Amino acid sequence: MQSRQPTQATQPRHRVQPMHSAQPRQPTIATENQVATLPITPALPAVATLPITPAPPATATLPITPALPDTDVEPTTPTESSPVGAGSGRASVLVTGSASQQRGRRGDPGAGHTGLAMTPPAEPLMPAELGALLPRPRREVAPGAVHLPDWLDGDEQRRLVEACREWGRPRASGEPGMRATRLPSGGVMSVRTVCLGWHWRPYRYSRTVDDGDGGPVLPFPRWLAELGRRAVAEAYRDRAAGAAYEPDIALVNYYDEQAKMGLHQDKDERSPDPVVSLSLGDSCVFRFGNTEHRNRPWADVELCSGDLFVFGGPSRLAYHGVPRTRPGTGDPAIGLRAGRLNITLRVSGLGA
Ligand code: MD3
Ligand code: FE
Repeated sequence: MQSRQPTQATQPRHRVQPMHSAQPRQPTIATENQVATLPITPALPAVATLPITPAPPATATLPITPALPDTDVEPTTPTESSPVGAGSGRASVLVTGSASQQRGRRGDPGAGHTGLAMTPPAEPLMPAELGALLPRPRREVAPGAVHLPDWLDGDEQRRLVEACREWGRPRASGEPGMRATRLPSGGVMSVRTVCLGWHWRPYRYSRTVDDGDGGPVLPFPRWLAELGRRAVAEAYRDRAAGAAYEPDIALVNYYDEQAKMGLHQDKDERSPDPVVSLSLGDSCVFRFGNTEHRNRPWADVELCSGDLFVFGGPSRLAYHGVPRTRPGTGDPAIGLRAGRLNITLRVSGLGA
């Protein structure tokens, strides 16, 4: 995998490079090997749900995070101090690439030559308040990068959160379980991680927790590989691709309110097979860049609890990161009181 960030947020798993200058570094307080206790909700409240989906099930369902509209938002340049969509940006894709690209997506190809690039669009944008009423469609953000919003139902989310809690639990050896990874640069990632199958440590994989208790990495469960196959098959609408997918690494990341991950590439895996990403809890802004460098163009995509994202083909080596989460947006009913969990499935290509 890659280059993720230290304290400030980011640090590539592969190569530690400075973050994009547009992103101010805000040191997070994370101590090496700090134990991250997941804020698990004690009991699952029986919450009545908004009948957002066409046919609400008879039983009380999990109130899935309100859907995000497909609408594009003003082509504002996102910055940390003034994040696009903070509070109002409910569009799945907030900003894409260059201004010209944004104009193109608005179907207003002429605007670029008038010097009025930033003028409001002719058609009014969907009022942000209505955004939550609209479904978020599946979307191929870039070739091979497919976003399937609300892919996991409430029960699946609950079960995954429970599994993450078990994986992230401190162990008898003193191994803290989910913890902040220390980078060779001396930085410490603000995200807390626990690995299954192969242990990742910047910037390589091992079957033992070399930067921890030295014990064996947690096993990669069969059911998780099966979930990965379903994910790939559905994202690519390709049964064969799904059936052939054999992930043997899972990285489970926990983001507290301050945590973020800077732009990086995931290249510690030897296999070119796709990465499957599942999000739980608080929403986040996921930044999907290009394969060349960590500058623009990039697309900011809102990832919500239950969303699936598959990154394969030409997108496998794209720079990506999580500039921020949206604290308080998660539904406690899935068993996570605060923060965001992300599970990525990968194929190591390292052999048995
Ligand atoms: C695009 N995690 O663990 S998931 C990571 O939300 C990581 O915790 C982020 O980046 C998270 O390495 C983003 C989405 C993701 C994961 C792997 C990718 C996108 C990717 C690999 C290649 C391209
Ligand atoms: Fe990554």
